[in-house]
Amino acid sequence: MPDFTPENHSLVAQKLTPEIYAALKEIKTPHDFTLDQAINSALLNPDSAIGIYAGDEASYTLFSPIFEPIIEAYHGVKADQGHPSDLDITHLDLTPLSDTSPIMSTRIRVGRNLKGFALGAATTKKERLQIETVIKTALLQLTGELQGDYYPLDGMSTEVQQQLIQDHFLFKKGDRFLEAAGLNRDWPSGRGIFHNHNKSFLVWVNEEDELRIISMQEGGDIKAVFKRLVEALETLQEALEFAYSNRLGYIASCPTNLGTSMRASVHIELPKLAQKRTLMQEICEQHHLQIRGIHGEHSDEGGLVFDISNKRRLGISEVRCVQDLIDGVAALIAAEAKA
Ligand code: ADP
Ligand code: CIR
Repeated sequence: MPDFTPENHSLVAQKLTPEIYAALKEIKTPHDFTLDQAINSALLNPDSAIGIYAGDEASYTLFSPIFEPIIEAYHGVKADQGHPSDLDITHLDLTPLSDTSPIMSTRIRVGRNLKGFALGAATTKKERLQIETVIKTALLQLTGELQGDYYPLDGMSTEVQQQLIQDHFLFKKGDRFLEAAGLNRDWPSGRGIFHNHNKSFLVWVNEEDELRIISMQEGGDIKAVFKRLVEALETLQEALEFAYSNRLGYIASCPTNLGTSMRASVHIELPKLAQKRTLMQEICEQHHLQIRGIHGEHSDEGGLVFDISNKRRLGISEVRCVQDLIDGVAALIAAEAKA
């Protein structure tokens, strides 16, 4: 049984018992992934919130005694209750959000992985390159507003990379959480970014998930951002087969991204609530929202602008994920006006 330090409050440290560890420690998944690899991130990073990654779709079933309590704790639903989908934008209720002026930008992403391949934590260099080719081929078929080019990270200059990261378009090399999970292996081979000409539609290739499909633009037009994403998904689903299970929804490297795998976020300026963080946190919890810094996960939240996004993704539809954001952001804007 791994020795978690007392300050380790990750869901892994909370939910892993010696009995579960003993029952699972010898198991190898079809891609030779083990429990020790899955929980290495929690072990090496005591400040992990979750601390576990899957190496393939089978990890979720073979290691279910540890994944299921974590999935339930994070998403607030039983892992076996089934997963609904609703991508009909006419089902969104935008009326709570009458004033979108504090919203600086809106981004909605979904994670996807190809059926039949390992996930990033267990893939090989060769398989990652195959995955890149399959995805790139599908992306280069896109037409109209979604049409764009693919830019591999291997060979991209540091200056171009830094500018794209600074402008919120490109991912950084995985942090210590992803490093411990094996997701940085062979960096930057097989990784890259596709985007259309105005960077309102982007796809990250072989970051934490094989695809992160992203729609984003300045301002608070959440419906337009959602609409573009839905159009892209409909087209891409014709060319690519994504790993999906009726119970867990879209299969992702991190259990927080199961289900819709959707993170709908706004960058929003809340100068008064920035001084009232307890109130801000309470409103976010009521509406199932998460606060991040504006330079991505685990970045500093110290300023007056925050990244606010839906937290739950499993057991609720895509429309519900976006509605959580709309309702919660409306509540934050109302609280900011009163503060
Ligand atoms: P992910 O959304 O894939 O979980 P991160 O939290 O690391 O990953 O965010 C990735 C990038 O997307 C970061 O550069 C972040 O600043 C940017 N981003 C997220 N939400 C928005 C938004 N609403 N507007 C502009 N950029 C955003
Ligand atoms: C952690 O456990 O803290 C990291 N592996 C990230 C987990 C997913 N992110 C999140 O819920 N904010």
